[in-house]
Amino acid sequence: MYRDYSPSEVEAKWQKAWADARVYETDLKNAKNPFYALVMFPYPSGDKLHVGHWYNYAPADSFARYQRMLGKDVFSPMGFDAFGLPAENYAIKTGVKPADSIKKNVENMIVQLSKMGCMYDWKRMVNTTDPSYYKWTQCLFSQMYKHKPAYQKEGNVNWCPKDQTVLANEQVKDGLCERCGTEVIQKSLKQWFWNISSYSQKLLDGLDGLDWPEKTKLMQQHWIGRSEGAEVQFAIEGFDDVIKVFTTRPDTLLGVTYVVLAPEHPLVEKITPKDQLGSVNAYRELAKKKTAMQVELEKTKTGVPTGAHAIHPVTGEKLPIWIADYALMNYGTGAVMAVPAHDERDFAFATVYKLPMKQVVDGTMPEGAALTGDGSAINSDFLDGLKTAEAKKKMIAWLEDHNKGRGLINYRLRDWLVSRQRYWGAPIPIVYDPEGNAHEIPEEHLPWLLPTDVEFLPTGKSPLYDSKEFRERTEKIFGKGWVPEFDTMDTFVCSSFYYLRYLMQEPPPPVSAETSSPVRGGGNVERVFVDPVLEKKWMPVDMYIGGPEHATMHLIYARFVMMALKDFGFVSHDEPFKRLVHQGLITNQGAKMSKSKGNVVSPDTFVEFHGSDVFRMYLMFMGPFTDGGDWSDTGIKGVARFVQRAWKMLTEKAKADAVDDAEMTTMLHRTIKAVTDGLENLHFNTAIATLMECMNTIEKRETINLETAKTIAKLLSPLAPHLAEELWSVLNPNPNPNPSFIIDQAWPKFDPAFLQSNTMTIAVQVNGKLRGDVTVSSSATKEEVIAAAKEIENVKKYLEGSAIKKEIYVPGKLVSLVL
Ligand code: ANZ
Repeated sequence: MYRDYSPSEVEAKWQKAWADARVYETDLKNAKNPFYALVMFPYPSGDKLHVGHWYNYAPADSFARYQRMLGKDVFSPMGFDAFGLPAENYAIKTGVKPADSIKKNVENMIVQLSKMGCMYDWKRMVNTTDPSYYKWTQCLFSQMYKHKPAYQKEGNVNWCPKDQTVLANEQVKDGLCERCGTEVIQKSLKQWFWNISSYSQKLLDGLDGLDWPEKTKLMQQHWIGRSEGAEVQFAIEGFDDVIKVFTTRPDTLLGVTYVVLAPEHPLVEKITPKDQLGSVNAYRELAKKKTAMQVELEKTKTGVPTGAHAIHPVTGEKLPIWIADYALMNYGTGAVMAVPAHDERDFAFATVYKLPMKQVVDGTMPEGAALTGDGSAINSDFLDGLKTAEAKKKMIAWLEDHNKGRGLINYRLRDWLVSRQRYWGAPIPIVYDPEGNAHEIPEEHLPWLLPTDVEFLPTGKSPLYDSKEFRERTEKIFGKGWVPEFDTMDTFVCSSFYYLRYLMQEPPPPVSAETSSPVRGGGNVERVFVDPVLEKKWMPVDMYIGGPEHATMHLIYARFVMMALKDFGFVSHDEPFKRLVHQGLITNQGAKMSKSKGNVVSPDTFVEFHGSDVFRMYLMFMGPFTDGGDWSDTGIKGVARFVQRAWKMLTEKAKADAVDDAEMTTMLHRTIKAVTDGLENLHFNTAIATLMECMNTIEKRETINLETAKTIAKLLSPLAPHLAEELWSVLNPNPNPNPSFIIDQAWPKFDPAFLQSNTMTIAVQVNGKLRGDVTVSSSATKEEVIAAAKEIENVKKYLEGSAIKKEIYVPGKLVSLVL
């Protein structure tokens, strides 16, 4: 019955059969045991799927398949995060419209993804550039606007003066425009923000309940950056205004020798005397051009005195007020009380400008540096002698009593700038009346379509500005003199809620049986963001797998959006992703794969040659999933041989009347356990290694029992789904009229009785000297053990020609033969 296993034929056959039978479509409404298996959806670039995608999606699919065989109703959707810069830049370069290039890329990717043979429920696919999807991106904006988190304010953007365009952070390389190399400046434009910072504490608290990598949680903690401290008010000599500063060290208040304002601090203009305005303004101009990163990297701190003075809240002393770019406008209050003796940045600054220092924490001042860290207060009036923690409390109480400050918690998390002066994104659903007031576009006009009569060449304005149709549409609906918002939304908005929209895509007409290619759903006329019953049932996502590069932005934005939607009454859960796993990195001979190095492994050729099962298993075999592994062209051949061997042996040797011996049975149960553990913990490599060992055991036998072969096929099925399906069909030659697929078989269970070590190793002595050892079954009798001991070559040598006087057996330990 043996025939060669031809991956390309077999894989195409089953992919079509699965699609025809809609095996992977999930009945979301009636599912009893929901399990939501999600992967980070791809950006459809012209580069097609690369190894990184495969390493995310294939093992994630193996895990999902395993869950299904455990009896869960697994929902595993796939979609495309298709708005964004690359398509727009491509349009600028080639003139091909983003809508066209993206459509082609999505089609290509669907073909590639289909060839992977994953259990995607294609009828629920989403594409963020489809109006039926971005209607909801816009609804999300409207909800944020209605409930306040969305607001407008002046914000700094990266601006390329030559290209006349706003640049994303990723487009700024070492302070230069990625496209033309011009020095990038900061430009203040009116921008839309979402008030994520008001969720800071909630975002922090929520981390506790998540089964996420510790490192990712730490990165989010750091990103949110909670600081406990105080707000202190400094009066300004000659003005009624006060400068508020945020400090984490209120205990050092008596050590303040000057005050620093951020260059763009709104008080600067007001308090600077005329004779200082020249130098102050020159410095402010200079500072405008620098990014926060550049300031951070600068070795010497710079600044200029304003000539104005602050009044120390405790001593009444006059303190000079400086401006310096090391004070950041967007942190705390944009002002710093400088304590050069105990803060490194203040120390560096005071050293350059020869400003006084005053030690207020005990200890020996280090040479050329500040004395940071805790201690006891000195030179500090009513704080003297108190330990830092106590001194902080006492100072806060004093400030509160005297109305000069208060205890305060500060967060580093900034509000989310969601507007982009870009074409290829979801238009912001806002229009302005002739007086310039913003109004939200009523839902009946959503989706608010992205116009198509747009030039892509950068002009210094948002590309939508030049669309005639866009302006006419707005006036037609809202009246003369009304104009639309010309900015589009950050693509991170699109991906902040896609996991909810998967639950809502309408079932399309059946998948085409001829091509077996998935087709997308028709018109989408639903009225709700997400069906509350489905949301309650399916959220949070049970397993989310994707790259660690998303540890902050996407994974924080999605958490914020879920929390906000809960507060607005649309969803019942706070957190979108219960469990999160990051896959590791696949390298090529130790080096990171990159286009410029020319060492990128393209999956397509390998998949064509070896099949998707082999490619997937090789990736999983390389190393622990979360660590990644190193690619080798020869390594994949080993896995290809394994697939051929498994096919040959299981089809040739499986016999219904064959009886497995003890070793085979033990191996089978050991394999079930190892594969189960491996899949449960995403240690796919150990699961595959054990299956290989199991093949070695089978190889030594003439026959194995048919049921054993079927069990092994089931164990293979999450890891090599096509091979396993083919085995299943061959091992069940007379399927009933409704052939059932292997994924609908129950996951095998092992019997722990077979796993207890059922052999023992016994030392063998002759005349008191150790001559060898023997491994026997744990149930072996004394006679059997002694007989086996006498068969050891080295023991035989000593026994020859002599009669045995005495045979001693210490059970489980020792055989002693006395001649
Ligand atoms: C006085 C002081 C004395 C400070 C001392 C530290 C040590 P974290 O911990 O990151 O929250 N700071 C406050 N606002 C700032 C701004 N807008 N730009 C730059 N620096 C700012 O940092 C809080 C500390 O950073 C604050 O505590 C303040 O310096 C400075 F021995 O105040 B500290």
